[in-house]
Amino acid sequence: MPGEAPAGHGAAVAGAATATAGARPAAPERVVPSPTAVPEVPRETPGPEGRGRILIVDDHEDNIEVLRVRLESWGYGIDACFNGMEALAYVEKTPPDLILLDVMMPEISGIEVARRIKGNKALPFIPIIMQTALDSTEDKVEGLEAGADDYITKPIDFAELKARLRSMLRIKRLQEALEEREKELLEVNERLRFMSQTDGLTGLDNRRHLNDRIDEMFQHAQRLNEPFSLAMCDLDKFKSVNDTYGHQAGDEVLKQLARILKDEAREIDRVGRYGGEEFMFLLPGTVLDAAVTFAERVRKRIEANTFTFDGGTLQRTASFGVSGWPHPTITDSDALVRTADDALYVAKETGRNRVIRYDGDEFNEHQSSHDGADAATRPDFSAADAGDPSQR
Ligand code: GH3
Ligand code: MG
Ligand code: MG
Repeated sequence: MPGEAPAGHGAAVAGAATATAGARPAAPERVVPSPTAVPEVPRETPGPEGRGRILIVDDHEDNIEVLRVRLESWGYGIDACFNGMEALAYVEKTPPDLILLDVMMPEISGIEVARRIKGNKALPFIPIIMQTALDSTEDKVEGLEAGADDYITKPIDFAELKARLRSMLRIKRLQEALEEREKELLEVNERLRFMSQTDGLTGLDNRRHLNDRIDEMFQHAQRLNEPFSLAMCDLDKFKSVNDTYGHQAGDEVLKQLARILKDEAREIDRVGRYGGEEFMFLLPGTVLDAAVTFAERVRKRIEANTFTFDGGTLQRTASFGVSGWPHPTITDSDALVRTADDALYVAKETGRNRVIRYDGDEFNEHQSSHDGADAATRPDFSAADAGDPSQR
């Protein structure tokens, strides 16, 4: 049986004529031509579709040999398989540029081979030209339905075969160019998406992305009835860094601060730059108490950190406002941001380098003692005008 061809033969093998005919007793009786029996054909240069590797699948060695000599003379590289199973294994290992596939083969027919190759999504597009008998319309229809791209009738007219090979290889090249373009587009898209969500200076989520995430995470928390906290962090007296050491030193401090914040956040948290020197943590599954403890830890780490820049070092502190859901007055993500911002404001007002919890004792004391008196003069820590660093 052809399927019992010796192991290693499946590699298949150019030089089909060298295969062991004795191992294939079921093959019809025929004369195996010696290499000299196939007339030499003058070499040609390949067409504009270029050279390609063509796999000939045929259970008749002499057919393979005739085709091989002709196709090689047209500039193609040739491999050959003697049966369907061998062809399937071979194509999976080394996908050719085109397959010239005999329909009538023992065990599995060419039609089945075409069906399996076209059904294998891991393979690239490989044009298949079926070789069918002149009178077998049924084979042609079935072959095309199985996924073959074209057919050629036996006995093969070489001028026609040449034209069909060229046209199929041209389609293959066009397909490859399309896939390449598609890949490039996907990459560009991915880069654009990343850029639109990322703050250029720190590499953290930008404000737009944070806003999207807050909405999403807030809704998720409500759906699952899980706590969700938000912490705002604003560097204290940061303007003086720029004023004293220059804007570049300021940038360097922001970058180093971002690394600290990222390092402190858990995998499931999000940390982003909300505006100029104002950062935000989104802490899913975290109750307000735990968020306050977390913010306190980050505050201490910033306080203990020495920021370095070209020409010096400096220390800085940061203030935090923390808010969390569930809370009776917090019914949407905007309220969560606003209340954290209110708490941050109180942290600034009450001396900086502190963590203030929304609706906590200190927060409420401060609110009642001021009782809206400073609402008109209150600075905006939501950094609305500092959202895009390129605008400054
Ligand atoms: P406070 O303790 O009240 O927060 O005081 P502050 O000086 O930190 O706050 P203020 O809002 O007065 O100043 C913020 C400064 O942050 C001013 C602005 O130039 C600076 N800043 C914002 N974004 C950047 C940036 O990307 N790079 C640098 N170097 N500075 C920035
Ligand atoms: Mg500040
Ligand atoms: Mg600020």
